[in-house]
Amino acid sequence: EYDIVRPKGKTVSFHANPEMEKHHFGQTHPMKPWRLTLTKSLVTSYGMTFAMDNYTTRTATYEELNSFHASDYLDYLATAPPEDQPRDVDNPDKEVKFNLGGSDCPLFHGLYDYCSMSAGSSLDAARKICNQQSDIAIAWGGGLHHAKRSEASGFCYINDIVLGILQLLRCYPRVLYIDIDVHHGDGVEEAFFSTDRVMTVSFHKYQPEVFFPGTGGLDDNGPKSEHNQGAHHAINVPLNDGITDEQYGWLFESIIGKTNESFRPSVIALQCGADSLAGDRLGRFNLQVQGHGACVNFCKSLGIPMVIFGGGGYTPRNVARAWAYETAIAIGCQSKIPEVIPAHAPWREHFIHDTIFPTLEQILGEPRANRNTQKRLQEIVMHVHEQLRFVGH
Ligand code: ZLV
Ligand code: CA
Ligand code: ZN
Repeated sequence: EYDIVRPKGKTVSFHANPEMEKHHFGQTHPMKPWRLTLTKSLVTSYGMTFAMDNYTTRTATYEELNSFHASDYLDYLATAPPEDQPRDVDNPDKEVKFNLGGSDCPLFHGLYDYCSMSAGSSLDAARKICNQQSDIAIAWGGGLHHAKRSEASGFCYINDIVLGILQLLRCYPRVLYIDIDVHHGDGVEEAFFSTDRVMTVSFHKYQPEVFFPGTGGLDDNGPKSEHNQGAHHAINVPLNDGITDEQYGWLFESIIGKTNESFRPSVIALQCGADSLAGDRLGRFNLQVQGHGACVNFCKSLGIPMVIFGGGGYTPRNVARAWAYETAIAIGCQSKIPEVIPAHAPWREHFIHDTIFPTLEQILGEPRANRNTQKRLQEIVMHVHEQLRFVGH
């Protein structure tokens, strides 16, 4: 009814598992899997499902998870009993294994299934790109960029992005990983630290000791030894509170445009963490849905196959707005999306003022003081451009 049609010659696929959304990290935990339900509901209400291939994803197998994660970690993840209380409140002395069971990464009921579903959707998306059945494959349930080989970290247990990129590397020579979550994409950077086949670029709030995870400084560009193939293949864009759409868009296009020219990726893996939006419960930036989406649009304009992952995002109505808008960008129907939330949309009451994309007068969140000077942003771009002189394919 909104006249949304399949894009000519381009196939977009949407990979989700509604079972994933039923899991809970605990009442006070900021990660709310039901934000995926809210996203799917908006996407469906706007009629976008008709313009995509929709897949209910399977759970990833143990062997698939094992292609990155250690067996002893996976075994513990699969068998550790769920805890009803956050450990550091009631039970401060109990041993924490693999960083599981703390308050960031609680052991909740159905955890292993939740992780396998997230990984399954990202793997399915990567496979659709590999066998060229999709040009853009979307997995909003993935994007859990902090998980390490043998350790949970920052609400992430299984690094579905690393699994997805490993799959892409079977079919494509070079993968460009881009991360617009407000946090540093440390787990993905670390996993591909020593290879020149994956270039990682993370934009994030950087304030060591204060803001999680504290890594990702401007000078952290991969191994320091020139003999290591991974040298120069990590780019970090450390930012301060309050960055705006205009500044972020300029940075993103300068950095990703130049990276694309030097590295010449065969495929893009884009993590779209929505905690970089204004008004996010954990975030610090002033990005609007339009500015966040402009990054997706710029990547799409490069004309390279792309896997899009979710990630952080702790104000569910804004996460759903951004990811529905970005689904529209992938399809190419963003101009046909009316601002008003469809009357028949379930969950409509979650969206204040009934509009999906707040206009200039009506923006997401209280604006924060912008602590990013133009001079500093120019220095960052200069540093990255110099870095890229060492990268060529
Ligand atoms: O969005 O946490 O700061 C991808 C992602 O990038 C910390 N964690 C750790 C390090 C020591 N701490 C404190 C432990 C806090 C435990 C509970 C919260 C509970 C309520 C509200 C906020 C938090 C919280 N935790 C805020 N920031 C943290 C970070 C982890 C951030 C992960 C971001 C994940 C999905
Ligand atoms: Ca990031
Ligand atoms: Zn985040």
